[in-house]
Amino acid sequence: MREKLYPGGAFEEPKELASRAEEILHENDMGGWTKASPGLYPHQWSWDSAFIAIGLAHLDTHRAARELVTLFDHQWATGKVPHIVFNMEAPPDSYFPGPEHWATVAPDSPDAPPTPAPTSGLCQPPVHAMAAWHIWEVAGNRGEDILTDAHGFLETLYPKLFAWHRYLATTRDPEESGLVTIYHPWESGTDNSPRWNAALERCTLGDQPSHPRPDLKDTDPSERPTEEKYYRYIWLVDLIKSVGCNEAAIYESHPFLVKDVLFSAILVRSNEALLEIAEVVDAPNEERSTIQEWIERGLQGLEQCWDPELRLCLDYDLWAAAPLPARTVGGFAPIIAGIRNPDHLGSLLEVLESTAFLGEPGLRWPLPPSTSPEDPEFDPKRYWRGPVWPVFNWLLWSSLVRAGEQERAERLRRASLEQIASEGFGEYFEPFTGELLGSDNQSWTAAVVLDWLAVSQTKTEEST
Ligand code: 9WN
Repeated sequence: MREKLYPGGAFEEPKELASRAEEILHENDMGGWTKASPGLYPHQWSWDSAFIAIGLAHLDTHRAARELVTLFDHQWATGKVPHIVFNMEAPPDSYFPGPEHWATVAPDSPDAPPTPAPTSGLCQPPVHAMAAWHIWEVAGNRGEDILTDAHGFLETLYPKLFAWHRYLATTRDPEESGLVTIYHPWESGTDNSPRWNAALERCTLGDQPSHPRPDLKDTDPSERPTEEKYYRYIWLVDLIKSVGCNEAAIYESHPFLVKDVLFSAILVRSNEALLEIAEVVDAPNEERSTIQEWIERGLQGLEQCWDPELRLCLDYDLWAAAPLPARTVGGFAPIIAGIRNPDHLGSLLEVLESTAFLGEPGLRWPLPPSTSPEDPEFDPKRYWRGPVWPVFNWLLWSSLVRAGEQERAERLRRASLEQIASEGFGEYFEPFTGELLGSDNQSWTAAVVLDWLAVSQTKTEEST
């Protein structure tokens, strides 16, 4: 039985919550980077590291900065930040597909990463500029030396962040739609979401040798993707490998080319952060105008994906030239981007509070299931098909704060802390029973808890 930090009743943040979060980040710290979880994910994941840096900033801004610098040491010549940087010391059978499976780009290719390629060839949502800006803001409250250190960090990281966003705005959006094309559901970060069902089902699969499933060693198969889905995921990886990760070739023939609205929204929000960073490091005006253009284009692109029936934003399948209908948290992308259309914002907030999400009466806590219980694909235990994800709740919470929706945001923050205090630092949770699912002691869950608790700290200081 897992020890409960919070036994129930009226919620008061237990003191142990902060120290346990800190301990988890410490336990998963590999010296300069943090593994995503103790067992299931023994490597460095791109967007996990960005969230981890947000949490670490409250403990040590220098270490938080290092988390991002280490990741960007593996940035590809194209500007791409790989979705996994492999830990070459992890046992070879601990994760699949691992470094041997990915080794594909010839080291002398112009696209190759700077070191022998211990990375995957995919990428993940660009939370990094948001994290870098957050480190700067936290450092600002901590005195001159720390601020100087953080300034140096921003100067080092800015050109790399700019190259990363340029890659996403150009190579991943040759149509100049403002929307990022993903090549694989793993690039979305919401990997197993029904958002990708129709696009995956449209792909005709070739022969595929059987593959290992180390993810099922310690996790109940009902919480992980089905074998049928995994088969498709590996098949897409192999297609990308077969063209040596060449982007032009992928764009020409790869069967999974999808405009991802959540990824694109995160890019808009990170571009806002990049613009702030550009100011601090005194970047050329031309670059600042480019970033501003990316923001405008992103917001317009998202506006085009509005579905008036579902009253959500939908992903778009480029091959089928059709939207991908699904009722998932991805549909709230415009809130994350900082939508300017008040009608759509109003509709999104109504849908969020409706029985399709927070208003579902059976929920253990009023937190959004990753897929709506009213969607035919809803599955309360399988990852991204129903469970509640603290990391998504953090994204939504911080976006609601930016949108001036303080009360809604605060409800989300408190319910999230209550959930984690009661059940533990899970990767995700069953929405009705609250049961912890996937990995325990997940790094980014600990990180977002630290950021949420820093808000409580500020509130206490303000009221005294
Ligand atoms: C594949 C590490 C990652 C997260 C993703 C989450 C899950 C990997 C997997 O774990 O994906 O990248 O093997 O299932 O979906 O968002 O970054 O925490």
